Amino acid sequence: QSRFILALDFPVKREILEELSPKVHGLKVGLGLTLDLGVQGVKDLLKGLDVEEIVVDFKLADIAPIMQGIVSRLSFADSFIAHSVIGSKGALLDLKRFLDANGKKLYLLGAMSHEGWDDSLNSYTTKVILDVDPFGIVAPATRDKVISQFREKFPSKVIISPGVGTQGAPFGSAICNGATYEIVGRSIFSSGDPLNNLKFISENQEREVLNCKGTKAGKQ
Ligand code: BMP
Repeated sequence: QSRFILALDFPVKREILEELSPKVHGLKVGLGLTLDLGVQGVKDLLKGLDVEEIVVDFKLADIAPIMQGIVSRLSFADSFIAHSVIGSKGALLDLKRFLDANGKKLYLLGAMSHEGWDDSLNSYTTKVILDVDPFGIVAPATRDKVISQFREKFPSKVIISPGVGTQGAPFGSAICNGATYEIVGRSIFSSGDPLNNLKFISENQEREVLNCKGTKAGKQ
């Protein structure tokens, strides 16, 4: 069972995606890909692929009715990512209710992977996550401690983690710190043969996770 979610931020050939998708847990659809292909183009690209979850990642951050309008137009998605910093009332609580009613899942950003994210925001995002009770959390592979903190605070939530590979974190490290899945994009697509790249990084991830077995996160 794969512990990767493949980030699709730019167009990929359907044949390549047919090969990759059975080997990952899910696909994460970026706004860039959607702007390139249009919603119908994305639907056509993903139709019938052998994958457990399609996550739409537009990092929603608006008032509830606007976000509800956006997710309603994207019925092919199983789940959506939204920013936590926008807060609960009038925004995320309503979005969560709306998604629940439509059988869709919500992930909230706990913290981001880039250098400029200010970790002093995390106590606020944690409070919002407690209020809204989303299905899952996005937490950065690039800062071990931050994932561990979210895992400790939310033992049963799915944590998806960007930052492995191109952004510098070793494959498997986020899982070792408590993530459920690692998100990977450019390390698959930016060089050589995507299928081979996925094979190589999956082996690296497995090795790292075996190494960290015995730690709390590794036992998950
Ligand atoms: P890559 O493996 O190419 O660095 O891609 C990471 C993916 O995770 C991108 O789709 C990006 O939008 C997303 N992401 C991130 O890099 N950092 C975050 O904090 C949150 C994200 O969703």
